[in-house]
Amino acid sequence: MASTEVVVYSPAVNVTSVTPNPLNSADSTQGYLPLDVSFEWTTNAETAVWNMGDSSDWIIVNPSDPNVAYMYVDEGVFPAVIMVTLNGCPATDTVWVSTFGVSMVGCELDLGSCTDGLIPNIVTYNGDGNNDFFWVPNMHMATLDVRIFNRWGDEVGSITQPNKYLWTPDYVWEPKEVGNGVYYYVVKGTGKDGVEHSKQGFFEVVK
Ligand SMILES: [Ca+2]
Repeated sequence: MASTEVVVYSPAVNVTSVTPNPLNSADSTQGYLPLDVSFEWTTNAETAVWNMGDSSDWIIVNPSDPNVAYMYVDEGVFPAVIMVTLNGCPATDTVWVSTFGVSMVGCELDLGSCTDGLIPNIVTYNGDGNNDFFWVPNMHMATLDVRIFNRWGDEVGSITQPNKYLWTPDYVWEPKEVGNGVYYYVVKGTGKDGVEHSKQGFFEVVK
């Protein structure tokens, strides 16, 4: 008596290509923001979804049209996971995506949010909430060192850490101990992208 052979196929999925900058044969990729990433894969599955690891929604894709592109806009390290199913059984593959911001000190003219990134040229130290401190807007910096001098070349203040997040005044200098006048600043720092920055200029203190 002939038996009926039942063949159960297991699901399989393999990400075969990732662009740009694939590392370790499509296990990971990295680049500067905003980062467009394309994934290609092979699978025998019936359904496929992607989770790009950055808190965006799941992306439903067609297993027979095995490629998808996605733009990362946040900085970090994200596990991009494809999950497939065949006969109700799942399989996954993961690509690690690392994104970096371009470092910046002070405003660049072609930047959309330029007014947020201007280094102040006046400090009105009167507690009214407007221009009450000096700071150097910066983003994606690993180190930042700001030295402030009076007109005789004496150092009167410093800021020694970069912003925690983009254009926010996390570290500032208040001209408590100095009088009205013109002050000189020198900025040096290294970006997380390895770029060295240096800038200098003047600002006025009015109390
Ligand atoms: Ca003020």
